[in-house]
Amino acid sequence: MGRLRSSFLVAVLLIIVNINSCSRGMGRGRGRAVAFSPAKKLHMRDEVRNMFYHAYDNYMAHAFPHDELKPLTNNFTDSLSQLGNLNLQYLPQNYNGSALSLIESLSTLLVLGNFTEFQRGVMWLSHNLTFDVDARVNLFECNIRVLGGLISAHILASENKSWFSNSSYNDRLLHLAQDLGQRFLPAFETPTGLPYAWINLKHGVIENETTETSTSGCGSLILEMGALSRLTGDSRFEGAALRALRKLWNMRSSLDLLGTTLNVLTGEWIEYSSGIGAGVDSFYEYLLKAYILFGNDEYWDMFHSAYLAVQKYFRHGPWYHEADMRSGKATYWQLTSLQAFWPGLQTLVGDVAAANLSHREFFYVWKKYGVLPERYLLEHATLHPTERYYPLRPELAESTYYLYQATKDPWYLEVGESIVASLNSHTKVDGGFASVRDVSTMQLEDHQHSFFLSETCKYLYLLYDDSFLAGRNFVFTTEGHPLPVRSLWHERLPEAYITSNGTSFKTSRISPLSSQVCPEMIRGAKVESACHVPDLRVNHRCTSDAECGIDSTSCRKRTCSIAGYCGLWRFVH
Ligand code: DMJ
Repeated sequence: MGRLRSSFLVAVLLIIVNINSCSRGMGRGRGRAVAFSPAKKLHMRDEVRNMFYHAYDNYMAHAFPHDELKPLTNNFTDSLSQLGNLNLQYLPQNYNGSALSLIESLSTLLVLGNFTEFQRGVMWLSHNLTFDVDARVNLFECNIRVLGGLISAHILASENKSWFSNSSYNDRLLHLAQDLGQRFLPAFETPTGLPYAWINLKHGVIENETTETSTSGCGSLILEMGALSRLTGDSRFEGAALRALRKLWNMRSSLDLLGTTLNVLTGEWIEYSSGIGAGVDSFYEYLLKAYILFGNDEYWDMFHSAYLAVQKYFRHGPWYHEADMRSGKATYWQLTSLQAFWPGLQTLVGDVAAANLSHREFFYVWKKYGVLPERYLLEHATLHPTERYYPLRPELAESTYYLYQATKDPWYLEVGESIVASLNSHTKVDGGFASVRDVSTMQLEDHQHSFFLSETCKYLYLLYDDSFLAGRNFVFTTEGHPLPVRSLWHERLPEAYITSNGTSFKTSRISPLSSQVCPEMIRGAKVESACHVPDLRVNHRCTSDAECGIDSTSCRKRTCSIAGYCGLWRFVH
C-alpha cells in the first residue's frame, strides 16, 4: 500500500502537458472525429456566462438578501432551514435569510473573472451577515453551502487583498465562518461523536431532536471543518469532523460497505442498503479529497478500501445499483441523478476508462429526457413513478468537466453544449432558471437552487475556460467551492511542489486531477490508479491470494490458482 500511496500522491501532483493520448478509443464520442473550434469554445463560454448572470442578476434583483430565488414569481424563499427538511418541521418564525445564493455565488464570480462583484458581495456579507438567528438548519447542508462558501471566498479574498479599496478586507468572512463553526460544535456532543443532523444556530440541539442522520450527513464535513481549523488554529472543528468520520468508518461491514442512515446516539445502522447516490455520495468524495487536501494516509486507506468495495458490490457494467452492506446482495436497481458525480470522482483518482463508461450512460439518460430525472428504473428503463424531477443539479456537468480536463477529448465539450442547450430551452424563464417538476411533461417548479450558481454554472464555465485554475491546484468541495492545496496544510507534499514562499506548490496549469489521468504514462514512470494493486510475486508464481494484488480494469482481487498462477479465477469460468 505504501508504494501505491506514494505513487498516487506523485500522480496527484504531477502536471501532464499532453494528456490527449489517454483518451484514445474511449467512449461514445470516439466513433467520429469531433471538432470544437476555439471560436466555438469562446461562444460556449459566453453562453454559460450569460446563464450565470441571468440566474444571479435575477436573484440579486428579486430575492437578495433572502436565501434563494423563486424564478416563476420573482419572489424569494428563506430556504436554508428547509434544505433536507422533507417534512418541513420546526421552521423558524423570525428568519429573513442569510443571502445563501450570494454566498454560493462568490467563488463562481471569481471563476468568471468578476472581481468587482466578488468584492461587493464580500463587503456586503462582512457587514450584514449574522448567524445569531433562531433557525434550525441541516448541519450537512449548512456546512457545504454556507461554511464552505465562506471559507473558500475568504481564502480567495485574503490572497487578493489589493482588490479591496484601502485594503478593507479584514478577514471578516473567516470570523463569520468561525462563528458558524462554533455553532455547529454542540451537534457533535453525542456518545458516539456522530453529529446530530440538525442544529439550531442560536440554541444548539433542540429537545427531542431526531437522532437519525445519513452517512453523507455525518461523513462529509472534513474538508470545510478541516480547513476552518487550519485557518483559525482552533483544532476543535477538524477534531470533531475527524472523530465522526472515524466512528462512521468503524461501523462498516466486513465487506467494507456502509449503510445509508444511522442513529447518532447508539451508532447503529437504520438503513442497511446503500449505493453511491443520495445519503452516501459525498462521503466517498470527501475521503479522496481530504487526502488530496491534507495528505493524511488515513484518508487514502479509507478511500481505497471503500472504492474497491463500491466497484465490487455496486457496479454492474457501467451502472451502479444499491446493495445490502451485510451481504453485498443487490437491493435497488435504480439510477439516481446524484450518482452522476461518480465518474468525476473516478477521473480524479485515475480510473478514467471506467468513468467514461458510466458518464456516457448518464448522458444517454439525460438525452432521453432532456435533463436527468431524479430516479430512473434500470431494469425497466423507465422513470420512477414519483421522483421525476430535475432541480438544476450539477453532477453530470461536474463529471463532464473532470473528464474533459483529463482527456481533452472535444466530445465532452459537445456534451457540455448539449447540457447548456437543454438548460436554456427547458429551464430558463424570464425570472431566472426554474427546476423541473416532472421531466416527462417538463412542468416547472418555482425554485432556483443555490447550487445552480455554485456548481452547475461553474463546472460548465470551467469546461470552456479554465483560466481560473492556472498556476495552482484546487480541490473543489462537494458544493463546488474551490480550496487551494497548500503545502502548509499538507502532510506529505514533496519538496519539489513547494514554492519559494512555502505557501503553495509549484504547478504550471490546471487542477490536481490533471495528473491522475493516465496512470501508466506519467513521464515514463508507471503509476497505478486507485484500483490497481500490483502483484508481489517472484518468478511469476504465487503461493497465496495475498500475493496477487488487484486487477486494474475490474477492480477485483486476483486469486492464486492451484497451479500457482494469479488470475480472476473466481470470476472467469
Ligand atoms: C449539492 O448540494 C452537493 O453537490 C451535494 O453533495 C449533493 N448534491 C447537491 C446538488 O445536486
